[in-house]
Amino acid sequence: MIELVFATNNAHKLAEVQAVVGDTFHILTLADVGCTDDIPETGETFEANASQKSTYLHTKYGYNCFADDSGLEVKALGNEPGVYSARYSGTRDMEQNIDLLLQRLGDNMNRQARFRTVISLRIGKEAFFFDGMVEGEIGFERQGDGGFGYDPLFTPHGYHKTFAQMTAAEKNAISHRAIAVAKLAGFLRERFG
Ligand code: ITT
Repeated sequence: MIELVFATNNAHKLAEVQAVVGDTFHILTLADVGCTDDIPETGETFEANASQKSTYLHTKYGYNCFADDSGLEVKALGNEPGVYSARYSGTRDMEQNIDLLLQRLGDNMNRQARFRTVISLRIGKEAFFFDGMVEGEIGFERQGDGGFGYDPLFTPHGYHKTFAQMTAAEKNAISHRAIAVAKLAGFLRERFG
């Protein structure tokens, strides 16, 4: 079975991806390969950041690997926080990031938003991208305590609960990350299966 290192320090992402890939490939973590580097992430698009993370790991250590860059785009905020989702308030504190988002949206009735993920895969000399998106609405307050990040604010279209009120399996059936990972897994099955 093909082994790939997932270039992330986010344990929630790792758990979500592990749940979706099944036995298509074996995921090694940064801890498994002894990488404790603070991998740079300075791009202005999800593609650029995902590529920067996977290229860093591939160039420095030679691993076949993939990285996910993801975030929330809120229409009324000109698609903020986007690539700044993890540090919107200037810190990684999600309570502060969520407070800032709610404050900036105020009582704006346009609550349209979407989560996006771009995965960058590096195998040998080749590079590939896979993306996923889910559309929904931002609530006026937090609801639920599952998931991570902005999940307590985000209700996907067609549902009456936030990602944070869903089970992991429910979120994984429809999330931006699950969509991108399913494309990655399909590609790997075709190529190496
Ligand atoms: P790595 O770079 O180490 O993978 P990170 O948390 O810094 O981990 P990103 O740079 O991709 O990841 O930032 C994405 C942020 O967007 C993340 O920290 C969350 O705040 C938010 N986000 C991404 N996917 C999400 C999801 O499924 N649910 C809720 N929030 C999410």
